Amino acid sequence: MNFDLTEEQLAVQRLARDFADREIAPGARERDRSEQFPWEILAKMAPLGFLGEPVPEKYGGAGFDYLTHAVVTEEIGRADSSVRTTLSVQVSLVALTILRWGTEEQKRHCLPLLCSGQWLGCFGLTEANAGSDAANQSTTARREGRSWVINGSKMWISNGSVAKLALIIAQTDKTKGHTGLAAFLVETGTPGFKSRVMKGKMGLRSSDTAELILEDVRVPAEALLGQVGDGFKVAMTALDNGRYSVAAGCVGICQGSLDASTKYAQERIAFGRPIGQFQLVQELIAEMVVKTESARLLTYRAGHVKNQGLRSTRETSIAKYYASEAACWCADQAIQVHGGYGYSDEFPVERYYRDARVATLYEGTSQIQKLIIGEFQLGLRAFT
Ligand code: COS
Repeated sequence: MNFDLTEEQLAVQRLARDFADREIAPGARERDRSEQFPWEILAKMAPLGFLGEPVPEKYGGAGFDYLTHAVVTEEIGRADSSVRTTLSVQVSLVALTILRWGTEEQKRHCLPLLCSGQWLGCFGLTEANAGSDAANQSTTARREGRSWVINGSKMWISNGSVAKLALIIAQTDKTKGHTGLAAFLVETGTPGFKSRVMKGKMGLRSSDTAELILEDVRVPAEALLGQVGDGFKVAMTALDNGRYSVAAGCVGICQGSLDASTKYAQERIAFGRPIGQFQLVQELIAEMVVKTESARLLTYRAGHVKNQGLRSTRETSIAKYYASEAACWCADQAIQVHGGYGYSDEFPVERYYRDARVATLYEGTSQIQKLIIGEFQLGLRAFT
């Protein structure tokens, strides 16, 4: 593996960094306070190709490789994890899943709309009783002639109330377990499709989170993504990409925490000298450096595997587990470096702390990542 970014990757990194500093970071506190969805930012990101980074150009994407995808996602995540979450769902859970599983017609129809930002997408897997146990779907899909009729509800769906397209996982035959699941591309304007915004989140306050309710939602046979029975694998391959994007966003939180802490420790005077001179503060900064760089390297390694077109479940779970835990740690200790000021939104670190916390939960908890890693290592399954 080559650790150097190419000239092209560096140019995209500069573009993303500049965009994040100029267009995203300045309004992040206010959007967080007012829980305002970042529509204007998304509109500006689309022409830069950020809404379709690794999607091939023939489908309206930017045609970036996976390392470039991580580099961009890190910069967005450093500025505002709410924007990054919206982006991760759009690109990694929805667009890349259609790219992997869609028919040529589905790709030609959906991908340009998603990459241009005309459509936002959401990913409907999680239910009230199907979180870690993702195969345990209560949402059903029943075949009626040339149509499918979908009934059920989904919880904690990012982009759920703003999406025009929902990728819905549903059970077609309860006796078959995960082999009865199927995935559907459902336009959210379809009669019977409703969403309800979920409020009161600890973080990611300017991202959209909703409950989806599907009551006799009738979609044509062409809405099926993959074959009947592929639904679980569709979801798992989506998560292999989604978790990668979360990992990259968490590297951004680590870097943001480190940048803010470095500046503060150089400027804040206590006992007549900058607090960065104190060894206990240096220890915190040094730990942040090590965790940030380790998280980045693990993420790049997963990207390297993806660039070769190989299954990256193991490497992605390692990166997502490590980077999300590192982001929580770095944001927490960044508050410590800032002292009382870190507890106020005058500085970004308290937002980093609240936003980082969900990353060890969504797209598979840290415990699920460890069980995936453990199974690869031991050849023994923790699940029946
Ligand atoms: N890519 C491709 N195929 C995959 C896969 C992946 N990443 N993971 C599993 N599969 C396949 C398996 O190969 C197996 O295929 P066969 O039926 O052909 O043998 C099938 O899917 C079932 O896999 P497995 O038996 O391992 O599934 P489990 O029910 O044991 O579930 C866990 C495994 C728990 C790891 C999975 O349910 C999971 O990731 N849960 C967390 C879900 C989650 O992240 N939820 C949050 C969503 S927020 S959007």
